[in-house]
Amino acid sequence: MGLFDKLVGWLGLKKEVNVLCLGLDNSGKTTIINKLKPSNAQVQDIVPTIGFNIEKFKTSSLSFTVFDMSGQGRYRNLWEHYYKEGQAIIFVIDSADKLRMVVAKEELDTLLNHPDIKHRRIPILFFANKMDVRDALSSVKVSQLLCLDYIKDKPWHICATDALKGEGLQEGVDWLQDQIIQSNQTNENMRA
Ligand code: G3D
Repeated sequence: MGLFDKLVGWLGLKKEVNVLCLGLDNSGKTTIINKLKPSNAQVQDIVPTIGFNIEKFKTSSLSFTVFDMSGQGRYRNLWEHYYKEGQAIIFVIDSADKLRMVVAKEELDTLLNHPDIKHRRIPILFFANKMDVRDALSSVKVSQLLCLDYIKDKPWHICATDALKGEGLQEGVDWLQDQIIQSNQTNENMRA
């Protein structure tokens, strides 16, 4: 049973929630998503283009779009197309890859400044992954290097994770769940 099964069951979501799972290649997105995948998930669409891979799968009410943001700037306009429909973001960082922390920060900054993201209160869950690796940076250090404290207009949260063992994922999912519920309630109140 995937960690998100609870979310689907509990919310009884009327509308589909689109979760974008982003990060550099090798950060652990696929491993994490495989742990989160609801058991009835259907892989809807895998497009293995040279240099660009996007995976999209969905259940009755949750849809995940997963892609690498690294080394493929020329495909940027393809993946940016998905920003508009994203209602929550999971951003995965390899805490042991100190050399590419600066690249991860650049990609995060570009994401935060994108017109389809910039002015929206979209929740962002950061997974500081591979915490089991010796010399991996702590989530506090990752947070500092990515300057997360500067994000003032969006709810965000960071968790240290070991995706291989599944450690830390539940805490993040619980937080994201609360955020999605809150934003659904706000939207319903605005419509009422
Ligand atoms: P990606 O989808 O972001 O490209 P993957 O990343 O999920 O394919 O993971 C890349 C590699 O990192 C994989 O190893 C995977 O097993 C490993 N990995 C993912 N999460 C963790 C973690 O928390 N700790 C450790 N130690 N390794 C992790 P391989 O060897 O298959 O390339």
